[in-house]
Amino acid sequence: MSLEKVLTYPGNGVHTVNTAKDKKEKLFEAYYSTKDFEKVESKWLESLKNKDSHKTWILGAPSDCGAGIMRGSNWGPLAIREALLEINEKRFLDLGDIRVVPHLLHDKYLNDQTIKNVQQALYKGEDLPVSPLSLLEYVSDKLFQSDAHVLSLGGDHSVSFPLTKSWLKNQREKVGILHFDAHTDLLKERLGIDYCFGSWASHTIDLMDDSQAFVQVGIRSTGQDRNHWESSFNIQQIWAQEVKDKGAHNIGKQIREHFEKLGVKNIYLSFDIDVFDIEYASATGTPEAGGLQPSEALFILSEVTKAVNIQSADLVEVAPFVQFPERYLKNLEPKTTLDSALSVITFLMDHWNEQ
Ligand SMILES: [Mn+2]
Repeated sequence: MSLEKVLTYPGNGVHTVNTAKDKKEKLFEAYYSTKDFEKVESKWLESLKNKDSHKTWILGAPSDCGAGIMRGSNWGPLAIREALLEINEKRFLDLGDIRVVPHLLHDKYLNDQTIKNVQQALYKGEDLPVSPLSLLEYVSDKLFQSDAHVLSLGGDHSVSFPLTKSWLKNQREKVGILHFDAHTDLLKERLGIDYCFGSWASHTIDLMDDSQAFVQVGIRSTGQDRNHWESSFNIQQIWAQEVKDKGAHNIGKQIREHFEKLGVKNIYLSFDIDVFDIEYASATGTPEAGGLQPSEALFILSEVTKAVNIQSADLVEVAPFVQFPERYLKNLEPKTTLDSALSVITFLMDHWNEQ
């Protein structure tokens, strides 16, 4: 299988003709020293050939078809890359974006004729997946066979199901998943649709040998209490208020010891930007008050990684152009959200660089 058929060069996953052209061109200049689309494509293809000489990869998953409250996270990968350029963070190879048809979610929801039509549009008719979540699993099955660290940039949180499904499939030892979020994402389905931003976690837990190795942090916006979720799914939850009460260092230590007790040395990190308080993450689909500060998330991650390795990760739900009404926002700029995202990415790059 060749990756380049189902991927496209960085920034091109959101199909546009003129919209955000300047942003895309800025990225191409920085990555490939050219704005010419054909040259960009050939340089990107060239870079993929040497991907095994890099130990950290970034993958763009600019799909927000799985979202349901406020869309716009399809622009997350481009905005995050732009922000990474600004701080000169280059400790990765950018593999590009999955090819996103924005009207599709998963191939199982499509009829044969639609699949054929899109295969014609994307691959000259070749028999390959066409919907973002199906494509992402297909790509991930290849990427996670490597020891490289993969940081996937969403997109809405539905992308984490194919990512974690594929990651779990490729692990040989007992592993865990650490999930930062304001929300539990533990629905089985939403309005009759099983794969979406609010349900990925419940499907991923179904695939784990030991659901106790699934730990959620930062929960605060849910209709049920912690006991309901922990007993229904046999998982561990730490609510945002508990981080405030006990302190981030202590929570990090508690999570690390929990993984150690289970014999888990490698984890996957799924990071929803809305785990942060609305003051630090307003440009997202469902911002929530009462959340973590970036420093608190970093304290937790620092403690956890004293004995546990984050093998791969995703960062989702950054929606740079989303603006909630001013009374919720206190005039906060999207820049704050990107700064919060950068703090997590910089932590991961440091973590992976030390290994
Ligand atoms: Mn969330």
